[in-house]
Order: sequence, then structure tokens, then C-alpha cells
Amino acid sequence: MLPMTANALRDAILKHLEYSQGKDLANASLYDMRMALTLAIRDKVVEPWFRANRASYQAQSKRVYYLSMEFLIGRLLEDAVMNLGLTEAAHEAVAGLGHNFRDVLDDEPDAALGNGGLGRLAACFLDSMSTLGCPAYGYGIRYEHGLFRQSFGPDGRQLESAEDWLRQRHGWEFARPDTAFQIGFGGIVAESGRAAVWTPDNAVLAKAYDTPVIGWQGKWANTLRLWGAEAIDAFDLDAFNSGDFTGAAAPEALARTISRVLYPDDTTDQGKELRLKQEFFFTAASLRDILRRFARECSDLSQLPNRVAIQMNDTHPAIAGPELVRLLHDERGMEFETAVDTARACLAYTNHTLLPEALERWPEALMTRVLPRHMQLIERIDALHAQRHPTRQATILEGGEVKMGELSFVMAHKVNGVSALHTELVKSTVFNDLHRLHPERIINQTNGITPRRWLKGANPRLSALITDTIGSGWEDDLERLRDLEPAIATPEFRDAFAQVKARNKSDLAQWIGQDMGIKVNPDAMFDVQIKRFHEYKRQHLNILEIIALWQEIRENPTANWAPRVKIFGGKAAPGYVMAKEIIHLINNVARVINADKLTRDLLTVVYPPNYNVTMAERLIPAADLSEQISTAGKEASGTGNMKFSLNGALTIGTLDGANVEIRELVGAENFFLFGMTADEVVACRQDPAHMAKAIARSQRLTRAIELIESGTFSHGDPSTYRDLTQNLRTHDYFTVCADFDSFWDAQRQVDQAWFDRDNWTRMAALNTARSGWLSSDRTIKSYMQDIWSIAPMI
Ligand code: 26Q
Repeated sequence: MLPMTANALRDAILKHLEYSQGKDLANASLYDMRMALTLAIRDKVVEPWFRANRASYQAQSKRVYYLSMEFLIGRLLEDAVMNLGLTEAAHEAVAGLGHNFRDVLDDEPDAALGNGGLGRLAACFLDSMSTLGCPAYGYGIRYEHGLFRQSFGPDGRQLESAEDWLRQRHGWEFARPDTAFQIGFGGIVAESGRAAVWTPDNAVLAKAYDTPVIGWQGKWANTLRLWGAEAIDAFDLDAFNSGDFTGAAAPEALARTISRVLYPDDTTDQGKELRLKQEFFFTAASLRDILRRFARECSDLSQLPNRVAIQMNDTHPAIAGPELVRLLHDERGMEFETAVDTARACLAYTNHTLLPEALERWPEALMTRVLPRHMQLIERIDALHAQRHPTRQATILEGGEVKMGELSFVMAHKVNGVSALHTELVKSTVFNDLHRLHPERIINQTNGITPRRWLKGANPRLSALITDTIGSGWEDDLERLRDLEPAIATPEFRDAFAQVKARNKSDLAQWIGQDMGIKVNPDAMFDVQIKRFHEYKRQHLNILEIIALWQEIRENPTANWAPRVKIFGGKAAPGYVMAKEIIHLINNVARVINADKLTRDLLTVVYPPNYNVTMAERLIPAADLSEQISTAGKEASGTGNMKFSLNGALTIGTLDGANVEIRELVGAENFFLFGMTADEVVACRQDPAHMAKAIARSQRLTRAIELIESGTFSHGDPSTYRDLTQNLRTHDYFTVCADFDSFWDAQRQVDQAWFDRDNWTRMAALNTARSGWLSSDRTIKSYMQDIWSIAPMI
């Protein structure tokens, strides 16, 4: 493909300004300019997109269908421009039209159609599938409102407001009003011969919206197809004519609620009827679409597993099992057992959690009311499995509930965990019974991240240094970063590396100053913990250590402390009271510490609100230290940990999730390990006094907890954080107390390492050089081999 010149791009922008935005240059707003550039770039994506679709059609190739409730894609413009090799041309064209390129990019809203790791993983996978030429569709929901916007009240509590990314036109998508399916709910099931006829008593329309996903260098493009819900009869004219103007629009409003809002990952949302409807809505629409595409190319349904690989991203699309059986058996007359086996050969399931409260279960009564035929099929699937494995103990149905994990396992030919440790725990804990019956089924696929967004796009300075040192080509062959190692031995490279980090930090310091009005020392260590708030992720362990450190600095302010800027980012589910208490505490500790003149230059706490993908792209390249401090055995993988290591931050972390693999990759000497292992955590909990003993043996921890209880961070009110401190003193399921001293010691080792700045830089650069394996290209190649049996098309 010929690179487009800035002039041609300029003309394309002007054309879209005029004909798509209806503006001339003189009247064009920043929004108009951004939209015109988006549409001009989208035009460039269409040709490779068509080419890829034609190629996979002509090759009659097997395709991947990645079913996910969440795609946390963030902004798309900068990525698309970069993948097409048009960054310089676009910069020049936009500048020539009198606008600032950065401002134009920053005008794009962050598409937050996901909560966190699971949704961002799906987005990285889309990028890698397009880069590798793996024919694929992402299928999900076109939420009108993505993840809520977070702000902090004057008292430091989290406030939530509706996110509204679709208020403006979504410039990347193509609406497909002609690709729409009716999705039914409720109703009755009539037996008719061998099969059954399900007559739903209400239905909504699932309408397709396609976003092309362009890969690196524009060699391939796939489709992200999101379903929007609409009423089948949009408007009740009789109601309108009889004067009921609100009632006339009621069917439309009701139907649209299904794709109205993303659930904010809240275990209190478990068992909510609307959530089940969302899950069935997008899964059923996707399967209809998949079978329709298959039927255009092949009429022999036994060939389905040779053409179709369906990946279920957690159990959220688990209803795909029974629904595919229904489509094959009830609607296409396939034998029930053959239908089950055919469906299983198509389906695979990724598990992302072991937390019992996060494993989906649906009350049978609810399932029967919303999806009566599926409930019957689930019972038959369970009975068939029991009949084939008379010794089995596990059941899909238990205590009046449908266990979606077990259903997914039984209906999948492969089940995967997302890191080595997590996969072993999947085998030995949640799915132990099923694993013993099907020892070949569970496999590991360690997560990965796309280096295009998370290194090339987010960290242009480091990318330029890498290219200067080892040439280009690392962007889609990330293991080549190993070639940096000889250079790291030279002081010139280390100085250049340190300078990149310093510049990134200075940019971040400026942003923190402007956005939050907090002055930070850009030479201090930038110590970052960004992720959803959850007790198992232990942001409270971090803030307790900060409190203890603050105390010791105050007592001995002239000692040799490593100056730190402690940065937090992340949201708590609106109904998760304890997580919100931790946020409240962090904000108030920040208020108190940042006002202390004695410690001002040594310790600052910064917590910018509304952490999202765009903020991650800003923070990660500027980080010196990455906090990955979950209770061992609880974080399935983590992917933020990978982004930090790739960008030359050192990790302080537990042996949890992919930390284990990261530590092996970068070398134990370049990683600050602390805390109990997963086994030790389990053993520790055997002693009901583990937290009391840990507090008793640690002066520092005792004082930190007592300082909170004294009201120091709550305007003298000792009751404010009582729930939190009492939980630590009496319950502490996530072993914050038991790991505290070990964490403190590791942090002091971090301080010592920081004083030898050149060696710190060497360790940081080695983290970058040895992180190539963390590319999601590696992960996707492995899925293609081990699960999907698909060969790359390029
Ligand atoms: C379930 C029921 C009702 C409402 C919401 C949910 C729900 C929504 C989102 C449950 C879980 C999630 C998201 C889970 C998630 O993000 N898990 C993370 O997945 C990453 C990718 O594999 C891992 O790296 C993280 O360790 C894991 O926590």
C-alpha cells in the first residue's frame, strides 16, 4: 500500500468537513475537524477491510467469533492512524488546516464498553487477530452508556454519573439496519414430535453496528459487530392517536433498555433479569449471524466445527451452548446428542476468575421465566453428561440454580485459564471434578497486551529509542526487544533510556499540576497502582504502607528517604461498600499528607478521578514502580502488570497471576517480590487469629491502623473508617495484615535500589527488553493453534 501524502489527506479531510459535517474550514470546530479526520481515515480502512473479507470468503476459511459482553476499546483514531502509517501525514495535514493534532486526538471520547481487564483483553485480542490475519469477528453489545464516570465529592467519596459516549456520533461505525434479528424472551414451549417449538411472548430487534478493526500496517482488518436493541414496532400509533403520547413511545423505550447500560461489575448485580436478557440478546443475535454466514458458504451442518470457532469470554455468553443446541436441534432437525457434540466442537470457554462470588449462577425459576426452552435444554445437557459419566460428582444444576461455569465447561471442547498459576488453580479448585473427568480440556493461555497501543502509541519516545537501537519491525515481532540487551550494557543507551522516562514523567507532572492543582516533584519515584478497586487487589495495603511511611518520615525527616509520588487510579463498583471506603480513605490520606510541609518533598499522594484507557496510556509510560500486590491466588492474570513492565517500570508484586511469568521473564533480580504464596495464604487462614498476630508483631502496622482510628484522616472523627479497620482486625480475608511487614521490607529494598539510579535504569530497560513474550500476538497465535485450529491468512 502506498503511503498517503499529507496533501491527499488534507483534501480528504476537507471533503468530509464539507460533505459529511456540512461545514467549511472557517467554521469547523474541533469536533468537526476530529470527525472529518476520522471519516477520512475510516475511508482508508475500508479497502483493506473488504480485501480481508473477500480473502477469507474465497479461502472458505474457518473464522473466529469472539463473544464478549465487554470491549474496552478506548480511543480509536490515534491507533488507526498509526496502524496505517499515517501519523506524520495526519499531523501535517491537520496542522496545515490550522488545528493542533494532539487536540484533535484528545477530542475523541474514550469508548468504555467494559469494566477492566476482561474487556481490555478483548480489545487487545481484536488488535492482534487483525495484525496476524486471523479471520475474526468480535461480537458484543453497543451500550448506549459505557462504564460510569467517576468523580470525587468534597469529602473524597466516589460519585458516579452516566457516561454518554454516543451523545456525539460514533464516527467509526457503520450501522447495518438490514442486518437485524428478532430475539425472543419468555413464552411457552410446545412439544412437536422429537423437537420442541418455542413461542416467546415478547421480542426485541438486535441491529448490527460494525466497526472495522485494522491491524498493524493495514495488512488485514476484521469486524467488531455490536448489537443495539430496538423495538420491533417502534411506535404505537393507536396510543398516539388516542392522546397517550408517552405510552406511544413506550415499546421503543422498553426494548432499548436491553442495550442501555453496561453493568459495572458488581456482584450485587448477580441474578438480575436485565443482565440475563443482555447476555441472551447478544449471544443469540451473534449465533444467528454466524449460522447465516455459514449457510451462505456451506449447507452441511456437520461441517460447522470446521468453519466456526466460538470463544466465550468468561461465562457471560454461556447461554451460547444451549442456544446453539436449540438452533441445531429444534430449528434444523439435528439429533439432540449430535447437536450437543457439534456445538461443543465449535465452542471454547475462557475463565477469568476463581472468586466464588464472581461465578455466575442463575436461579432456575428466573431462567425458566425468561428462557423456558433453554432451561429444558440445560436439564437435558446435564442429564446427558451424567449419563455419559456415571461417576461424576459435578452438576450444572445445584440448589435451584444454574451454574454457568459448569455449563460452559460441559459445552466447550477447550477451557482455558489466563496465566500459568491461574490455570493450575482452575484445575485444582473450581473445576476439579470436571477436570478429572476431562483431563485434556483445561489448558493455559497466558494473557497478553498489544504493543501497538501500549508501547508504540502510548510511549512514542521509548518507541523511537527502540527503533534507533534495533531498527523497526519489533512492533509485530515483540521478542525482538531482546536485541536491546547488548545496548543496555552501554552508558549511552542507559542515559537515553533514563531521559525518555524523565521526559514522560515531566509530561505527567505537568498534567497533574494542570488537572489537579498538585505540584509533584518530577525527580521523585513515580509509584503507580491503577486498576479496579477490589479488596483482593489490596489498594488498602498500599495506603497502609503510605501511612506508616509518612509517620517514619515525620519522625526522621532528614534521613535518606527516596522521594515518592504515589499515584492511584481506578473505580469501585457503585454497590461495593468496602471498595468505596478504601477510595474515601485514600483521598483523605492524600489531603492530609499533601498538606504536610514537613514531608512535602518526600511524599505526595495523587488520585486523579475517572481512570480509563486514555489515562492508562498517560500514566504507564511515566511510571517507575508498578504495584501488583493482590493476595496470591486471587488475580487471575492481570494485564496492567504487563504494560508497566514493557514500558520500563519495575514491579513490586506477589506471586500471583501473570506476575509469576513476568518475574521469570525479566529475572528475579529485576523484580521486587513480597508476600505469601497462594498455598501459604490458604494455610494462613487456618489460623483465625492471623490478622491479630500480624498486627501484634508489627509496630508499624499497629500505628498505621491506630492513626486511621484516631480520626487523623477524618477531621477527628474516629468512627469514619471503623468498618474498614474492624474488618482488618477481625476478618481480613485478603491477608493485608499478614503480608504487611513483607510489603514494607520490599518497599525499603525499592528505596535502596532507587538510590543507584544507573542500576535502576538498567533494571528498567531489562524489563522492557525481556517483555516481548507478553505481546497479545503471542497469546493469539497460541489460541489459533491450541483452540481454534486456524492458520493465519497473511
Ligand atoms: C458478572 C455478573 C453480573 C454483572 C457483572 C459481572 C462481571 C462483569 C465483569 C463479572 C466480571 C467482570 C470482569 C472480570 C475481569 O475483568 N476479570 C479480569 O480479567 C483479566 C483478563 O483475563 C485478568 O487479567 C484479571 O486478573 C481478571 O480479574
